[in-house]
Amino acid sequence: MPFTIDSARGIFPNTLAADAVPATIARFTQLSAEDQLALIWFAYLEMGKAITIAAPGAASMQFAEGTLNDIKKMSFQEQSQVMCDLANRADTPVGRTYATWSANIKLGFWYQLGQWMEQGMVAPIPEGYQLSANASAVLQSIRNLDSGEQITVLRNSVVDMGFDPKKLDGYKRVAEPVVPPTDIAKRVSVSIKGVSSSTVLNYMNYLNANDFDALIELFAADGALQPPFQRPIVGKEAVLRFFREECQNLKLLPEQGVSEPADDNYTQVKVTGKVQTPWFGAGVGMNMAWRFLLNPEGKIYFVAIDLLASPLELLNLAR
Ligand code: ECH
Ligand code: GLY
Ligand code: GLY
Repeated sequence: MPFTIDSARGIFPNTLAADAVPATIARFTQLSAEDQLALIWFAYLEMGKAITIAAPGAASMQFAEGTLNDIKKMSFQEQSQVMCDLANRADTPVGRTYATWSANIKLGFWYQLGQWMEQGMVAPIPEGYQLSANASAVLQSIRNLDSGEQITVLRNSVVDMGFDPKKLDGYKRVAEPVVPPTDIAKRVSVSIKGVSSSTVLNYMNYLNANDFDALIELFAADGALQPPFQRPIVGKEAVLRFFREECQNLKLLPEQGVSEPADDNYTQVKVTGKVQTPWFGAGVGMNMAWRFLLNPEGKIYFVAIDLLASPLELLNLAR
């Protein structure tokens, strides 16, 4: 039977993803806006003792600057209201602007607000704020996650805030400018124990070099990419846009893999290894798997990227 994107999603079914992440976010989303903000504040302060976050570059901050300056001028009460409205996904002017931003701009916006909260320029979480029992339980679950899972929970909860972009029609998406690809002379090549597919090796090398134009040519016209905890992004145009908007300056450190024939002369390849985000650099190594399905021409028909449930999963190459 020919593959569909839906059936491709099921390759290497033994791969154990970090389900604790969506489970924690589902519980977080049920909390009141006040609890959500306070919980993130406490989690962020605690995590900050173990891992350092890099300041966002000016190129990504320029887009949030206007909104940030408006917020800076408000009273503490108005500032708290804006933050609660974002957590509540309310339909407000700030909520609508926020909805147009790429993930990194949203993160940079909160990064700045956090700095201002620490400096007393933006409304703090009230002193002695008591989390509800449910919020305390969610915070405790976050403490029990590994650092890769923790930053994924933080990132995904920030990305989900603001007005629902699906309810904005005909809006213009706002993302950081695309950096030029790394000079050929400065590129380093990965090697993956057990995998010799040039498509897979090039995928890692092009992504590490921010060479998205070369990277997209590795995909079939109807190919798809499934980011962690998301639905597949289908078609070259949409996948290229995702690379340009969300995938700059990642560091992929694949370690090992397995390759085997699949139906209809397709090939399935599973690779495991680490990924670093520019926000935390080498401070956080996320345990990841890539599950590729290559068509008979060697193009990527499907690739799923999974955050793994534990470092033990790095060794799980069972088909
Ligand atoms: C304060 C209190 C009030 C409320 C809020 C606050 C601020 C919170 C802040 C949070 C900042 C969080 C950050 C998190 C960053 C996480 C980044 C992650 C990146 C993962 C990337 C991966 C990439 C995988 C991929 C690969 C591919 O092969 C294809 C592409 C792709 C405290 C004020 C809210 C400031 C900065 C988790 C896994 C490998 C799929 C992308
Ligand atoms: N500081 C990390 C980023 O802008 O992506
Ligand atoms: N998930 C991609 C990133 O923004 O780091």
